[in-house]
Amino acid sequence: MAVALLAWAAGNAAGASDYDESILGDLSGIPAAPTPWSLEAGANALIGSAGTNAAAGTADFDLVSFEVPAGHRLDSITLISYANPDIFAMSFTGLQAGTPWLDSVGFDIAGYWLMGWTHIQTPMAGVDLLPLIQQHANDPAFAIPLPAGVYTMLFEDVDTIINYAVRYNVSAVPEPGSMGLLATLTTVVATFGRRQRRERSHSLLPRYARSADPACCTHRSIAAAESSRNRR
Ligand SMILES: [Ca+2]
Repeated sequence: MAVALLAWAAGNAAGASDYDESILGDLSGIPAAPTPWSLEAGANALIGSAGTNAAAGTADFDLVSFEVPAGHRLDSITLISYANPDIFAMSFTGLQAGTPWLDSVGFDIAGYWLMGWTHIQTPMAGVDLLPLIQQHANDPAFAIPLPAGVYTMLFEDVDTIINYAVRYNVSAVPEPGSMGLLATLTTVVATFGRRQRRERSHSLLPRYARSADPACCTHRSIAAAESSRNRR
């Protein structure tokens, strides 16, 4: 846990929506009742410990049902840190739509209800887990970002105790109206820019090349017109 906390503190300030097991309590390990967690716009950190203590004969499965609020989307799930006594070992995490957790835990996971899954291991700090979970998706594969809604995630290790910290990155979905306004503004700016460039280019041409009057298309006629204007 100390490694995870240090890594998290080094790169980020704690947010109101963060879930830290050392502060808020151990996540549920009961499939029928995962721990609910409401995400907010921005970075939401989940800091926990899970796994198996063979000597004590205990196992800690972490099941969290997180909600992406309406009008928002989940852009990524970044692994901040992962600590395993065996640096070559890896742990399992699975993602499911909705709650409760419909699958089992431990060695009994069937996988039919999963959106997808991935392993996590020590060298993966900083990696976005969503595309990796998508690589092991059940059909039809889900799209990234994930839309608003409730999802449940399981973190487990069947060999040892692990510490992990994950960041859920949430952003507001642009309003269709604002998208249309942005497109209109972009078109207006582009049109104005083209007109300005055309006029600037036009002003650099010789006067006789700019005139539509045939009488004005020789040096002599220009000189005559300027001479007449000077006399006035
Ligand atoms: Ca736990």
